[in-house]
Amino acid sequence: MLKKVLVANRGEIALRVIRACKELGIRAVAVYSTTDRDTLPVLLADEAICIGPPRPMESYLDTRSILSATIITNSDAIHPGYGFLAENADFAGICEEHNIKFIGPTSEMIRKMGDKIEAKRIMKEAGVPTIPGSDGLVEDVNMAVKLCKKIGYPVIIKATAGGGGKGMRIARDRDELKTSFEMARVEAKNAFGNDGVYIEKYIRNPRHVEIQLLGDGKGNVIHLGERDCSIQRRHQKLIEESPSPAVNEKTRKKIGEDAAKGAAKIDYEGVGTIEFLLDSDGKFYFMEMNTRIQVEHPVTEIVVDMDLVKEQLKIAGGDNLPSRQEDIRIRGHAIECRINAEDPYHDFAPRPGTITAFHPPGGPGVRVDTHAYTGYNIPPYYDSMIAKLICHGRDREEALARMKRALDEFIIEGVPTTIPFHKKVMRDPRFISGEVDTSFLDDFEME
Ligand code: MV4
Repeated sequence: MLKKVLVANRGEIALRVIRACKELGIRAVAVYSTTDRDTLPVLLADEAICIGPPRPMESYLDTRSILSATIITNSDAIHPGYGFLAENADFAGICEEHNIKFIGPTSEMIRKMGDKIEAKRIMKEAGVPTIPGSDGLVEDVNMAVKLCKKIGYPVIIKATAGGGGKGMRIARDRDELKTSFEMARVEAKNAFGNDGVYIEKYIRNPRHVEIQLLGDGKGNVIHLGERDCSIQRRHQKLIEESPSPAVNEKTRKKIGEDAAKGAAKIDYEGVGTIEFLLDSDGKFYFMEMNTRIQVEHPVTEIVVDMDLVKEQLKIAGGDNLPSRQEDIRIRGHAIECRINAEDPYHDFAPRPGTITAFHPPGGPGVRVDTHAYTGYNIPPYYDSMIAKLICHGRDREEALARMKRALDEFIIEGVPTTIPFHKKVMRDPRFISGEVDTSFLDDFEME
C-alpha cells in the first residue's frame, strides 16, 4: 500500500484525492501556486508545499518543481488528477525512472492512447468498432481525395496528436477537402508540433457515450457502465449522466464488453475511459481513450456504489480489482451539472472574482464536490469550474427532480455562474425526454 501521495493538482479534484487518501490512511501532500495558498486542499492535506507562481507553466505544469516537492516530502507516489500532467507520457516516464509511482497507467499506455491513429489501430485489432476512414496517416491531398471518393462525404480530418476536439476539420465535398486538408495539417503542426492527420467518415449529430473502466495492469479489466456526455459546448462538457437514456440493455452489455476488451489489449492499469460516438441508428464507434480520472467520475461512483479515487490509489499500491464483472450492478440514475464561474448570458465568458456568499444545497440524493467557500477568490489563471452538483435518484425522473430543487437551493454570489443555464436545461422538453445529441446547445438560447 502507498504511504504518502503528492497531489499534483488544485481545486476540487485535489480535495477529492486528499479525502480519498485520508480514508485509506495514506498521507497526502498538497502542492500550490502562490495564488492558491489559502485554499482547502492546502488546509486539509497533511503537508503543503509551494511550487511556484500562478501561471500553470511555472507551477502545476512545472515537472521539476513537482518532482522536487515529491523528493523533499519523501512521497512515494504522485496523483495527477485531471488536466495539467495527467496525460503527459514524458512526465509519467520520468516518474518511472525515479521510482515514483505515477497514479495511472504506464507512460507507454499513455503514449499509445495519446497517438489517436495508434489508439484506433489497437482498438480495431481488439475487435472494437471504429469509424470507417483512412488506414493510418493520410500523407497528402491526393491520397485524401482518393480515399474520400471511396468512403463518401462528409468527412472529418483529425490530428493524430489531437483529441478532445482539438485539430479537427469537416469537409462536405472535394473542394472543401482540398482546402481543409492543408489547413488541418498547418493547425496540427502549430498546435502539437506534429502535422500527422487521418480521415474518417463524418457522423452527423452523434451522442457522446463513454465507458468507465478499471484495470489491474495484469490483463484484467472491468467496465462500470456508461456516461452520456452529449451536452457540451465547444468540447467542454456541461452536463453528464449515468446511465445514458439512449442506451438499451443489449447495447450496454456490448459496448461495455468491447471497451473492456480494448483496454485489456494493452493490459490497462488504473481508471480509464473509452469514449464512443453513438449514431442515430444506435451503432457505436470508438472515438478515443482517456487515461485519467475524469471530471464526471462521480455519476459512475453513485450508480455503481464505488469510490473510484480510492480504487485508483489501491490499484497503484498493488491491490487487485475490487469486484468481478458479474458483481457490478448499475442502480438508479445520477446527473452532474458543472457549475462554472462563467456568464451564460454572455457566451459563457469566464468571470473570476471573489465569491461573497456560498451556500451549497443538501438533502437526499445530493452531492456537491467543490473547493469553494464564502470569501474564496477564483483566480483567473485556471479552469473556471468551481463546483460539481451531482444528484441521484431511483430513476432519471427522481434524479432530475432533485437536480431542479438543488439548483434552486444553490446560492453563489459575487460572480456569475452557469446555474441559470442548468435550470433552463432541466426544464427543456428535449432534455427531459432524454433525446439529446452533441448538437443540443447549437440552437439553445439563454434569452
Ligand atoms: C467525430 C465526429 C463525427 N464524426 N468523428 C469531437 C471530439 C473528438 N474526440 C472527436 N469529436 C468528434 N469526432 C467523426 N468521425 C464528431 C465529433 C464531435 C463531438 C464528439 C463528441 C462530443 C461532442 C462533439 C462535438 C463536435 C464534434
